Amino acid sequence: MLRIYLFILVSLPFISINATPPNIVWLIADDVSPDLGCYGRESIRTPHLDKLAADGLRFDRMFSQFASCSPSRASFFSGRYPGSMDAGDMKIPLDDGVALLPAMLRPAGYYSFNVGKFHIGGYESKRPRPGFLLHYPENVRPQFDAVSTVGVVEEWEAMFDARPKDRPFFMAVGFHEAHRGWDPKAIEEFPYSEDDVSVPPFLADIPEVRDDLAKYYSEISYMDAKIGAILAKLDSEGLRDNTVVMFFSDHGLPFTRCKTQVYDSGLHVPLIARWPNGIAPGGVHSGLWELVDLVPTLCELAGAKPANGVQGKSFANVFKDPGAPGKQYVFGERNMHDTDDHVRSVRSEWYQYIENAYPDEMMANAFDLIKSPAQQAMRALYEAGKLPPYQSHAFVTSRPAVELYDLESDPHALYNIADEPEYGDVRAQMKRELDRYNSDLANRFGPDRRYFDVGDRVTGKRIRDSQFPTLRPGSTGPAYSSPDSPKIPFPKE
Ligand SMILES: [Ca+2]
Repeated sequence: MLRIYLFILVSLPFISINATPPNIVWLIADDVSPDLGCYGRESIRTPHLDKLAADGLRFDRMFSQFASCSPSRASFFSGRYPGSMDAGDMKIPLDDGVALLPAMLRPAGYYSFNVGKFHIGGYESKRPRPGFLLHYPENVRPQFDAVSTVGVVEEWEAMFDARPKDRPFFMAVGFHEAHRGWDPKAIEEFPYSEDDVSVPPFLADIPEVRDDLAKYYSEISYMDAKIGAILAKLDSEGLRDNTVVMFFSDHGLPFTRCKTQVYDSGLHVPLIARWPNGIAPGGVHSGLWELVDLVPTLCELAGAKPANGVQGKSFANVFKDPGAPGKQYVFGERNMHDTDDHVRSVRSEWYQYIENAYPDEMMANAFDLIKSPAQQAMRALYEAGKLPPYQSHAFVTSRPAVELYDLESDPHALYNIADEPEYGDVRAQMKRELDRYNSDLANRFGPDRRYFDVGDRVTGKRIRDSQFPTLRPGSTGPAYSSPDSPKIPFPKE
């Protein structure tokens, strides 16, 4: 009898998984690494996210597919790797026929809406600034039941209240924090001093970098406060128990060698999942997973069928068993974002292997980083010969074609060991995995697809009139020059 009683008690939290489909809330940060109090960054004040983690499950090894807004979002909304779609480049519209999570949830009865930043493909030059975050390609808008009209997160409450109350819902909230163009209100309301900052070793420990990092911290705390209001509303409407709340970021922090790059500083992201009906509180999971895995996971919880072509793997079992293993390998890419590149990465628990297709060119960066006070100050040091090699990766004029890092002894990936003979077997094994990725999972375009840079890699100054990428002569691949260009139909699965 005792055994039966214990069985019922242990099973109770999971009984409702298939009974009533859970609501789903995505809280999506912009350019935020796992720099939260609950990830051990105690000087960063994030009380609401810390509470969310205490009430749910913290993932310690979650990775984005691409450290840029549009391709990362196209990937985690579709469950496909960026290199499998033309939307694997910044500002390229989603291919026809690619389904996003809302289209997959609809047959299961879900009502889906997006509020705040979206930014999959396309580019609207409208001002004010939120306009460019709002472009919904024509094949995307109908997949949602409602979308933002002005692109600010503050719309969430009106859209939430307007949802039909008799259906499960999927609400995606795209925060602007902590994308550069930092909000003065964030810095005023949540100030940090340079003493609060810890500088990672790939950045120079100088006042300009500390000041920039302090503002990044302010943006994170500002977002945390907004998240507190959303969580309070779920509580007040009695929705807490059967709503899967997931907080994550599209990619890592907007600093040199982080955003737009494939290192952990660019691709390692936080993920916190809370669902009282299906997740025990206070758990930590240390397996490797990727944001491309979110779509199949949520389809499983919702009783929905993933669309043809979904490439991620469900980690729903981790909710019941945080000690379950993760993936053996995770993958990363860097394609077009202001400047053109073709970088592919595979990471295991302890190693990262990277192939740079254009080793004769300096690291490609995004304009917001190039123009940032931190990067400008570091460039000045580099030009004065005062920056050590392990902080100079963004400034040297050529790169190795192959990089290999031992992340156990070198967690910040500062020392390339690709040519060290004792790592020959590791290098060969990692290359096999990356070749498999390139041939089976991200085979839409190769290094012979070349775009013109839109601006200068050193100054960030615009050098081409078009805001849309244009192919270089002799290049092969999709040839977009504006959102009005005909889209390339997606291959049938
Ligand atoms: Ca972003």
